[in-house]
Amino acid sequence: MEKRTRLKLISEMPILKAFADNWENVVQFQAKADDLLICTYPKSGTTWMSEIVDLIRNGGETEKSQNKAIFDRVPFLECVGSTMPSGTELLDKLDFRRVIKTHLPISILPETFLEKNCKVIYVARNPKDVAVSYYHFYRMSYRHPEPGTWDEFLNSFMEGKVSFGSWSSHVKGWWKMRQQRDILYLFYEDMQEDPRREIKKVMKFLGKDLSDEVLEKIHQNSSFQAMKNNPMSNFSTYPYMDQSVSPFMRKGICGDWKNQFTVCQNEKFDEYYRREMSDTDLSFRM
Ligand code: PPS
Repeated sequence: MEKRTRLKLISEMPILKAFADNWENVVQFQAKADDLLICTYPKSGTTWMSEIVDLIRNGGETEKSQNKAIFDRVPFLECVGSTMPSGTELLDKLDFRRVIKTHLPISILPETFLEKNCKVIYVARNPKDVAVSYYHFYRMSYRHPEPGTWDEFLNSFMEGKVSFGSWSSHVKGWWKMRQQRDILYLFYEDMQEDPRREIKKVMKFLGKDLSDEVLEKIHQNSSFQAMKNNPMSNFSTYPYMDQSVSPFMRKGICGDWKNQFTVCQNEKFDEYYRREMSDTDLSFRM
């Protein structure tokens, strides 16, 4: 069983040690023009979007989504583990129309994706819910360092000292990039508010004109409950997680931060948010 280790730095960004040790393979990776990247800061709706894209690609049919784990259907570029193929190894075996998960900030995304002009779907989530979700993820995903107390973890989050670094640099970096590139920038909160509307945006971006009946199937099969019940989507077959500590499909709601933040933590976080977001027109619904 792999153990908790300290994070290591890649171009000043903290990341799991195993991922850092494998970084050269990510740098060497060759993208293809028909690759689609699903890019997020961790805990922002990556798995949800991966399921939606996979269902769209399969016309709403669940044969694939119920027979192959999400981390094999949508390989995680920078991921590596001792008991499973790495993201790049999985991707090298796929011929075309690959869907790729990554948490990399734009600043260190391998150039190959930009050279090939790959389409990108970026999903962002409000940072208070991200921080809460990430804390519980750190507790159960035991290759991460010990999260410490919630208060300690929240401070590390605000300091950008968690895996994949600063939340604000991530969301702002990709937000800026969307003007120059083929990037669909979506929000977790909008997906919660009107999932059909957001699925339609993804369909349009992928050039898919599917019937209302298929849309409904995609909506049903990508709901929180359907994904929580699907062993191929809920990470129950993934090593390196102890879901008895906290399930991967944990709550799937907006505003859970209200159950976790103290008044004092909330004030401090609001200050952090104002400071970090003062130089952008990007804003979040908490
Ligand atoms: S990861 O590990 O970074 O790839 O995690 P990620 O998939 O980005 O985020 C996990 C959170 O997304 C929630 N989730 C969903 N919410 C609503 N609907 C659906 N279908 C869905 N699927 C996953 C998941 O529960 C995590 O959020 P929290 O707040 O912890 O529940």
